[in-house]
Amino acid sequence: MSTAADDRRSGLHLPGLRDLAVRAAREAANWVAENRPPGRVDVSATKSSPTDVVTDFDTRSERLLRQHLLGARPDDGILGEEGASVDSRSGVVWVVDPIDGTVNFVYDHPCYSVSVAAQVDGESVAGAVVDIPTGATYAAVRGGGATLQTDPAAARRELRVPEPPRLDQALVSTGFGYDSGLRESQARAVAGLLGQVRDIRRVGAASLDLCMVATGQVDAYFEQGLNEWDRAAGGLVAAEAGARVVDLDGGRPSRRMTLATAPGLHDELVDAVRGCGF
Ligand code: LIP
Repeated sequence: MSTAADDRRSGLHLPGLRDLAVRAAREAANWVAENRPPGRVDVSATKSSPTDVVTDFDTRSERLLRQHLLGARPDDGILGEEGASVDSRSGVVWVVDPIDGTVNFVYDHPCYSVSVAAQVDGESVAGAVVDIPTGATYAAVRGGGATLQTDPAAARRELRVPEPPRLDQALVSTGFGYDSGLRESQARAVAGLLGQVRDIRRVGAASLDLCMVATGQVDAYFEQGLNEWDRAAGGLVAAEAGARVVDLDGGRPSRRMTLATAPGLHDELVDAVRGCGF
């Protein structure tokens, strides 16, 4: 497992990539927060299903991220939820979700973010998640830990997942896809899990769900059907805070499953989630 120092030898100064991710994410988050009208926001299009929506704010935020990141590092690549796709000449690819939790954003419901991660060979090495309504900034460097800044003037607080309770005392968050058939099977499985845990939370933004594992606001999170941009930065924040962030077989998180837990709760939750038919 390489550390931040090793990456420096390869010429990639990871704290520098983290700081760029923070600046770019904050710029986009501030623009969205300052320009969001009161009340509901109009939907400009739908994607994979009638409930998978996009707004002009998603596309503008992605354009800002692309300009900021590639303006600073022109040889890097970018992969964005709203279609940004540039090949990398440097080996670094920025994986961005310009507004994660778009349905929350449309309804003016709390919990939506800008998520920015730098990846090398498909693995996140640095990243930032900015909670748009609050300005709270989560950041991480591979091998260098994870931090939270409640606002840009505040000190960075080191994040460490707390010791988990047993499963029947665990607060677990999850999510549901945009496909109604998938949602029905997810709901059946969650119904089976509900009696085995303290309670379930549905936050609606995977990047913030993962950061809540890092801060201990939930004991675990799992979700099927996520894209890389949903978990690229939040997953690194959770992992660098000490969580296990894997799929059901213990490998890299995948569309099949993204699961993040404090290590002591991992096996119990995997058994329970498997037992519920996930
Ligand atoms: C969302 C995820 C969330 C999931 C939603 C959606 P989006 O991403 O962050 O966890 O439950 O279905 O995929 O579409 O708001 O970027």
